Amino acid sequence: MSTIFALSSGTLPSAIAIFRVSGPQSLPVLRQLSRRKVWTPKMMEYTRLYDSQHKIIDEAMAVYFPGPKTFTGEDTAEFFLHGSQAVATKFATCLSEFENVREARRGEFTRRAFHNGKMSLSAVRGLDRLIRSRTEKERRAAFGQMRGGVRAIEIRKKLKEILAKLFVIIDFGEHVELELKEAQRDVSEILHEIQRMIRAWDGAERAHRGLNIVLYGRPNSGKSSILNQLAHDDVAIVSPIPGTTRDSLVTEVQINGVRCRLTDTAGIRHHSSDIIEQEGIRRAKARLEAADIIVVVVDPESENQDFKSILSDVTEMKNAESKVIIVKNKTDLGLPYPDTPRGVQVVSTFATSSHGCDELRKSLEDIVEDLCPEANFLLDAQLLRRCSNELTCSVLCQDAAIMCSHIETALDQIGELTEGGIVTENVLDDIFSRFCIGK
Ligand SMILES: Nc1nc2c(ncn2[C@@H]2O[C@H](COP(=O)(O)OP(=O)(O)OP(=O)(O)O)[C@@H](O)[C@H]2O)c(=O)[nH]1
Ligand SMILES: [Mg+2]
Repeated sequence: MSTIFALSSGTLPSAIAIFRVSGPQSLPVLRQLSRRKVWTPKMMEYTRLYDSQHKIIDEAMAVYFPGPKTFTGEDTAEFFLHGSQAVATKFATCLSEFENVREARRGEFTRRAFHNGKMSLSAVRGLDRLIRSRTEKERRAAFGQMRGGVRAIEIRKKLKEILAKLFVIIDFGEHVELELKEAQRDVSEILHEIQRMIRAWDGAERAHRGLNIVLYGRPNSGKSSILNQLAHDDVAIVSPIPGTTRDSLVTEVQINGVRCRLTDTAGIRHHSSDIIEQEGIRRAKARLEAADIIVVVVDPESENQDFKSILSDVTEMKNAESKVIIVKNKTDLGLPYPDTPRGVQVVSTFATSSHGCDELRKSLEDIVEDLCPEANFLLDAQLLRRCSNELTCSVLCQDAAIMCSHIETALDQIGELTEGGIVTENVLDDIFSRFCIGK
């Protein structure tokens, strides 16, 4: 097994450059570079580091961690050097000169941790998420995923207990019907939890990719004014001339710690002869397909018929899970609005004065929370879905033996979540290729 090394700290120059070394050569490398035999495990010490010509490389702090109680499960050494490019390059060259020591590939430290049973696949994925997290929500979701494995172990334990009870029912059951019902109730409880986890996973995926919020409505209704209010910036041109916004315009805002791409679109007019405007309208409609939240802006000057046709665009183009909110803008005019459909959330605004915009922001926050719920435990949804299908079948069946077989299959799925199951090298390559070098 080769020993690997990498610069594990960030871009240089920096205050400190941290090199991590992992593998059987870690201690010999440390001894050789420091010209010192004795290193107390886990004790950070000052040392000078020398190259093979006995010339000093740098003054540094270094520490040695014997395996297996390390991140990778192997012997590990860490070096804290001055964070200059020249020092780091020189040090990396010296490390490469050792036999069986080479630079680590992307995510190779974590890959070794996984292979040495230090981390479950779920935890690895969580770690990947954590490193790439940019918002508070993403950070929390990443921790949820790292903890997910623990929850899976608990679920597994509960299912095993139910299974054991069922075996007793099969062999010695007296009030079979009653006992079967009890087991079904216990499974249902677990099933609900798993379904909550699936929703949480979907939500975390959405939070991770960010949400699309699209403003849609007739020209002059106030879409750009609302976008500027939500972005707290003069991002879009606002004017009394209908058709001011001709192309879609995207700006990013954070709502409840989720990155949201807020898109202003060209005003929808159904009988336009201007080809640029027609293209703008086509693009606006296309934006509806990928929208997670559609904000339909309506003003009192809208004709009933036009508003209906805008709403039917939305119904036609939106995907099943996206949410719609209607904003009645220009409330200051004190005029009546076209009829709004029942069951759709409505907020009133006076966008040129920011009146009602806080309420709109609050409504968006609620929708974002609904789409990306907070998750303490995240687990791979695909496996959870399979597990949920099996448990659903088990709850529905009236035969204890068949129920057992469904629970056993569900347990196999959970096993994959807790122990990583059979994971192909290709899957691992894909996961670890996203990691940075040094992780
Ligand atoms: N009285 C009043 N005027 C508003 C309000 N919101 C926007 N306006 C005005 O309405 C006009 C159109 O506003 P925009 O935000 O450009 O409307 P839009 O929907 O983006 O229009 P297009 O880009 O043409 O599709 C501007 O003159 C705004 O100042 C409001 O709440 N009350
Ligand atoms: Mg506009």
